[in-house]
Amino acid sequence: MADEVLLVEKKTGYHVLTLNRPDKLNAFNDDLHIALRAALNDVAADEDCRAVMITGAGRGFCAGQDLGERDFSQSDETPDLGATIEAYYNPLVRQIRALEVPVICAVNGVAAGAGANIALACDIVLAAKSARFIQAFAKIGLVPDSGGTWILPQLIGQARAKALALTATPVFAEQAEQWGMIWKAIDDDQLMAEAHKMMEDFAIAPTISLGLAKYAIHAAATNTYNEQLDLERDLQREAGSSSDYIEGVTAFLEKRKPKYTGKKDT
Ligand code: T3D
Repeated sequence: MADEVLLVEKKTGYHVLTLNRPDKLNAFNDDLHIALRAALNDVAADEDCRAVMITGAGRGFCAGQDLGERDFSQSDETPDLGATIEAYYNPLVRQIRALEVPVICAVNGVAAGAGANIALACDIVLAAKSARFIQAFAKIGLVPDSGGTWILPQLIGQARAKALALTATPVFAEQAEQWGMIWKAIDDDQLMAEAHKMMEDFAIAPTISLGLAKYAIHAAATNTYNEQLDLERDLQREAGSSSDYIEGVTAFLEKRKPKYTGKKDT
């Protein structure tokens, strides 16, 4: 287990994916990219998986690209970073956003470079109070990637996004919460318990409607108001024809807890 770059735990109704290169603050090398892609594909294919948590082993969440793999003392060649973005980082954040189940990021420690923006690509970000988010790119002559230049201004506005991108100032979890960059800052010793509680709730939720809600919120970034209203109508039609909706209303009227299947009706 110790030498696996990604730990995968399959719980009842959800998967937990732990980035596991703690000596490097879980920085990404090719092996970690490949393992995470496969694990997320597995989440999408597993009918019984109704949410996924991404977290990190050790004291960091993720320090972005493993800079040891960009060691210029070992090579005269300038790497084509566009190629690694195309091959790995862009597919990863696209894959996270496209998943039809909630993706929860439990940021257990520092999230830097692509590590910060991968966290922000997740649907709900919980962070330990000691965790910090750093757009570290400016410190090494790079540009924020993994969707950072898109998601940051959406979440915290251009003024803050530009200052973070241009100065690489660390943002601690409580500040990130106050700015609306993340959902919640949590005492360090409570982070994982609270994250698992959230996962257990998602494991018995009306999963299809959550996926549709997520899709609608993403679509709002490019839709007009009228287009969005039309989309909501169509998605509500779809949600309203599900057995989970019937169960939700029936349980409410019968004053009992609903039992959702979270499955598409056949
Ligand atoms: O290249 C491409 O394909 C393009 C894509 C780029 C995407 C990117 O993510 S670019 C940005 C890359 N990341 C960074 O620039 C962050 C580099 N790391 C840091 O600035 C700091 O480590 C942190 C601010 C994240 C944490 O600082 P601190 O003081 O808490 O920890 P530390 O002592 O710096 O790091 C602990 C160990 O992790 C250390 O190893 P050692 O000395 O104990 O053997 C350090 O070298 C290692 N480490 C941290 N970040 C990386 C790393 N090793 C390789 N790559 C890293 N990114």
